[in-house]
Amino acid sequence: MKRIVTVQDISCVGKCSLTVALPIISAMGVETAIIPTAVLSTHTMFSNFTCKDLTDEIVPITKHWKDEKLGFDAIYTGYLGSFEQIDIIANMFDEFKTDDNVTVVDPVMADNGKLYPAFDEAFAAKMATLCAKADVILPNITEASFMTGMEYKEVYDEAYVKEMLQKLAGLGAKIAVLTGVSFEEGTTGVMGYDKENDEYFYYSHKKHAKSYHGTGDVFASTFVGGLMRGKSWKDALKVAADYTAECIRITMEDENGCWYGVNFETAIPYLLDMCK
Ligand code: PXL
Repeated sequence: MKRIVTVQDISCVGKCSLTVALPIISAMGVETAIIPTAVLSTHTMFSNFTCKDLTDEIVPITKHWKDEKLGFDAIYTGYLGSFEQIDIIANMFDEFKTDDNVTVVDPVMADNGKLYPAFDEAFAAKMATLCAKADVILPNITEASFMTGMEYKEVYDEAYVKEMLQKLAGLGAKIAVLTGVSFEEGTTGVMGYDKENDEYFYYSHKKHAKSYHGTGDVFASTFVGGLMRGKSWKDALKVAADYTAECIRITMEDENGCWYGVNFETAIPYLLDMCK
């Protein structure tokens, strides 16, 4: 069985970060080790959330793993809370990277043209240094605009997206993927760029009328699970995009659905069907 480690916060209520990565990647048949970077009562879209930083735990945890000779087939990072955490994770990449494993960075920090409440532009520049060390990066267009210095646009053409992907790959990653890329009304998708083969890949599907928190984490987790199931990066993107869209569809249909996240649990059988 493949084993990955994912590094992100625990939002105790919120259907994001570790509370989606752990169940989704596990359901895909992949052992999922975790490093919780902080414990929050909820994600930061709620008001008055509590937060306990766990930065001090990270180095002792990884040191113990080194002593135990534990390794990982993938290292996947999501929401990180501070400059110090980014430095520590960059060192972790150096220690645990091998020729056979993959590092995936989802630089969670912004959406819809704006940084999340906890972050500023200096943090985005710091996150770009972690993206530089990763094999695969999965920003949305807002996050990419903060990391590349390109203007954020809501309406754009293929040339804009390709330039952004080139700039992202220029940071250092082998494969850069932009999420939430839409060239026509009613559809949305992902575009990836493989630097080594100078190859682009676009996959789109129906755009649902609503958007929900945590769907970026659902997408990134499924992508990592797909890679671990032996899918190519392109097929892993397709599965991740389709599952995320299905989660949104099911949540929209649920009249008791919550505002803060998607019903990813109900759609797990659909995900596993795609992994057969
Ligand atoms: O879904 C991304 C995410 C993860 N973790 C925390 C968040 C958010 C988005 O707002 O607040 C704590």
